[in-house]
Amino acid sequence: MITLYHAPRSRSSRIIWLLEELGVDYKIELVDILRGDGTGKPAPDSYKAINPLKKVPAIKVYNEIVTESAAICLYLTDSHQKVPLGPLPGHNNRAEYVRWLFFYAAAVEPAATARFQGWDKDKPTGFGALEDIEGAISEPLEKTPYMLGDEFSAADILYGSTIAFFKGSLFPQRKHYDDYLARVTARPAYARSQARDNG
Ligand SMILES: N[C@@H](CCC(=O)N[C@@H](CS)C(=O)NCC(=O)O)C(=O)O
Repeated sequence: MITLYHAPRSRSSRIIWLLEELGVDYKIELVDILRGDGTGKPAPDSYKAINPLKKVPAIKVYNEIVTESAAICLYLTDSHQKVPLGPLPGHNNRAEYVRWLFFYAAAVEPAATARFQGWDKDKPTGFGALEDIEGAISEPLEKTPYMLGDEFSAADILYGSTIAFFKGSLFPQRKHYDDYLARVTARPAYARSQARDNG
């Protein structure tokens, strides 16, 4: 049984979507979080045993804990291949899959945070400019239905939720983003995840 540490309408909502896609048994443990708009309250210190940063999502599988959305996607898709949502080593698109997951954690998140906070006035080091990052994400979606081409994968859960959140603010409005979001959110697992989002 997988435990998902979750706060409604947060980055952990997409892990519910992934778990629903994979069709695995899981339970949700709700965690308080302090939200960007000042609402909510911090998780209790006891939650630091799960995530020392007190953030969601996190998962516990037996005695193993995984934090960070991209790492959770990789861990779950590598270990649940009955529904293949992430190519394994030696399979087509493995490199692209791993690259997009790490790109999210290493470039998208820090660049978006830097822009939100106004820290990226000088040339950003380490992760690159938000415009270049957005351009790199937009490119495959202009040509193919999903991030890895014709196959839906967990990368689409990560990027679909990110595009939905940033479109019209940090990311520009693009017709192919609208088409992509319509495609991925039409999936039954997405609807099920919405229904479970409050726990
Ligand atoms: N890099 C993390 C970010 C996680 C994160 O920032 N989660 C927010 C919710 S959307 C959170 O838990 N915030 C509470 C806090 O920062 O105290 C990931 O991708 O999983």
